[in-house]
Amino acid sequence: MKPIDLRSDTVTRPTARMRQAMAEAEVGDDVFGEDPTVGRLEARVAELLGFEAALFVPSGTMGNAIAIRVLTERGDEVLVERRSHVVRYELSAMSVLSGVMPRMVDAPDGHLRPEHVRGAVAPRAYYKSDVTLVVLENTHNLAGGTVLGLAETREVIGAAREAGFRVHVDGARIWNAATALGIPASALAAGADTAMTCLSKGLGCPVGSLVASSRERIEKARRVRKLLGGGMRQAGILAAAGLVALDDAIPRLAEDHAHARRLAEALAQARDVRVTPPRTNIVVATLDGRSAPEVAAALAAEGVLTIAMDARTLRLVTHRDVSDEDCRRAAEVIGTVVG
Ligand code: TLP
Repeated sequence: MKPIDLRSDTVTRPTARMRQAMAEAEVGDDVFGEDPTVGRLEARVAELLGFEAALFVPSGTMGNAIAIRVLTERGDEVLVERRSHVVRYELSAMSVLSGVMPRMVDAPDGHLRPEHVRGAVAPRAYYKSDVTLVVLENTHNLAGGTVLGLAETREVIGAAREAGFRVHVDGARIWNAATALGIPASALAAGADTAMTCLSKGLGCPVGSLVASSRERIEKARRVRKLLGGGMRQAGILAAAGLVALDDAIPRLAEDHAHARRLAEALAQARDVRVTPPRTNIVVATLDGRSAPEVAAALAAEGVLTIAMDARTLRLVTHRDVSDEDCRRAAEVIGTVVG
């Protein structure tokens, strides 16, 4: 039987509609700015996120790296939550590529609050490094797909503005956050300097992320993309899938969220497992006194693929290629293997 792949929402295969759009895409050399499909995707995402312009990049990691590079100077500090993706899963890119240092704070739900921002404000002195940028992550991956609400987003961005800090939103899954809140994604990026979003997570595209910002900053971002080797040629082939995803995939994300709740309910019934009911498509379960890699291996043996994020943390992510029936079967396997 085909395994039920809950390791990530990055494992989806392109839909028939995506493949058709890719085959028929009008393309040109995007390093010369001549790919009309890329242009259309960039304009569409800029509008959806509420910015003047956007830039198509190969990955979320590169999108975050470009934004941080554009918004900081070497020697600056960047205020981030300790478990954020830019800290845990991007190979210290901000230090390697931008020469900046993360200033990490803890937030139980992964989301920075105004008090974290105010705590980073200090009198300037020539011998001290300063925080100049705040990175928010919405939804927050490692905290369990948690959502920062609209009022809280406004408050924390407002506090950053007051402090004179710039703001980048890692919105790899901003569409999931917007769906959970029933608001447009642009509301969750309003007031930020840059936002990154991914097409290759919940939206199911094979490749692609975008950085959105002002026109001026996107021109700088274009240079940094080239510097990092991310200038792509007939990238309209990929952008075409993105345009389909924006139409087809966003309206169905609520289904993934319902599936995640069902999996969390199954996990919650198992002994020695702590799980917070998910609001989006990520379920993070803490196993008390049991090894997450061992539990993941036992589930895999029964055809349910999950990821052990560390010794005690198991992550399950729902996506378009996980059906109602898959979800029912996965819950059953969890009941027997973990329960
Ligand atoms: N996240 C991946 C892994 O790297 C953990 C996943 O399976 O969830 N920001 C956030 C919040 C992300 O979750 C990810 C990918 C990225 C950035 C990076 O995107 P890619 O993988 O396209 O470089």
